[in-house]
Amino acid sequence: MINEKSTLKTILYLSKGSQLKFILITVSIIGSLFYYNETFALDKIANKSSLNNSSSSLQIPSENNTKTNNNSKIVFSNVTNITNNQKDSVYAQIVAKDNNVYIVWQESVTEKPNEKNYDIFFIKSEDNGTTFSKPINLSNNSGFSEHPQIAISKNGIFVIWGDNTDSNNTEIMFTKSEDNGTTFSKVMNLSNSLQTSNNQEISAFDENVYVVWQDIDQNSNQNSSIIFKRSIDSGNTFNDAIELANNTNNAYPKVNSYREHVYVVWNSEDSNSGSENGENSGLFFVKSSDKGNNFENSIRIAHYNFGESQIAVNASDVFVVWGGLHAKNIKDIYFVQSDDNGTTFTDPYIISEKVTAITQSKNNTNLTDKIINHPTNVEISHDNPSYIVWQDKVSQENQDIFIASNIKNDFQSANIVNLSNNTGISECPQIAVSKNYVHVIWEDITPGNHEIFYTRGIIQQNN
Ligand SMILES: [Ca+2]
Ligand SMILES: [Ca+2]
Ligand SMILES: [Ca+2]
Repeated sequence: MINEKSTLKTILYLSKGSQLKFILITVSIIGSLFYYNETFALDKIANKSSLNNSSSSLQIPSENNTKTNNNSKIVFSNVTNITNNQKDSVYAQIVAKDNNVYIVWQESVTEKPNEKNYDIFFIKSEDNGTTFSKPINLSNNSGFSEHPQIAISKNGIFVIWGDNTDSNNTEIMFTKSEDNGTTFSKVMNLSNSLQTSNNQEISAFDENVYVVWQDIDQNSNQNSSIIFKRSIDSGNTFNDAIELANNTNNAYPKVNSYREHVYVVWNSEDSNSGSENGENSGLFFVKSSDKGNNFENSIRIAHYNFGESQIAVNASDVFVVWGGLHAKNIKDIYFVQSDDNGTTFTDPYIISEKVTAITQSKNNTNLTDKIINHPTNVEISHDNPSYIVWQDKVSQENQDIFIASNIKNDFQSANIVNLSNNTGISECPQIAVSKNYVHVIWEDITPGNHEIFYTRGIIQQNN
């Protein structure tokens, strides 16, 4: 999730703005009627929009017999258009806890193309994604509010985003809710620096909230630092910033946490060596075992074929997965795993080869072609089994959203399901799991403007 892509997308959108203006005005009336419904039922919208009539299912591998056991599967609902408006609705994020599902995204709020005002919107479901509340505008300001991130713990809901409203460079803004998303606190500027701050990520465990981002010095050849800030009082106050790394480019830092452990992972391209495999290149990882007060020395967990990563934590297990970047193609999805709180990691595994091999042996003609070719925006859920979602090219004009699951580091019995399966670019998937529900959202241009699409999988036991 990056600014360049966001800017390009905005420019593309704005260039179409004059043509869309008439449509925007007329449809905004309909859109506003829709917005002020208290809740909406997903099935009704799915039927009305007729986005995808065929539900799909994903077999879940079993820990005991991963090759033949089909004891459970996930059956996915029809795809639902969550935003369903004529505005540019992009970069959604989702989290789930108990019966609650929370979604944030970024959306254009102006009808004048040159104003470039986007705001951050929040909706919640209290019935496992069956119905959602009306959206709350969390930023509600005049500047470009972008790339929201959301984390939850038993102490609250925590949201950050990038914003240039009160600064001539982008800052990281923070707000929280302690009443299950009914109201949010006064917005706080976390970065407050002279650099452009972006690529923010957030994690929360109990009263501890951890935020990472990149500070980019525009006067120093795009040199960027990875900045970490923490709160140990549920986001009421934050400690001073810690610089975890410098001289990184395209770093896309990620953070996750469990009890007293905090984990950060990022990319580093060695721009000095002129080679992506230079001495300072790789996928780097650093951990703290005291809630982010001190960090150990960083370790390199991949030297080659690295890209934008995600990190998942399940007790002492730490799982890092990555695909490519928009500007850097990687043909496979890679992952490493630690079972000792990030002290040691396995060598990188490649997912696609195993999946391809097993599907060929089953003579499944639908899956014998290599599905994973240009994986980007790879995301992972926090459970065992783990679920991985990503976007991949199905043609020059079309990308779709795919999901696979595994047990530990064994993807041999995993299959891959195409969740979007439509004609337009489907991108930036996100996944959250709670109880027997697997919630997946992404951004989709198929309806003619960017919308946030949602599908819910229900884990079912077979006999
Ligand atoms: Ca839209
Ligand atoms: Ca705004
Ligand atoms: Ca598509």
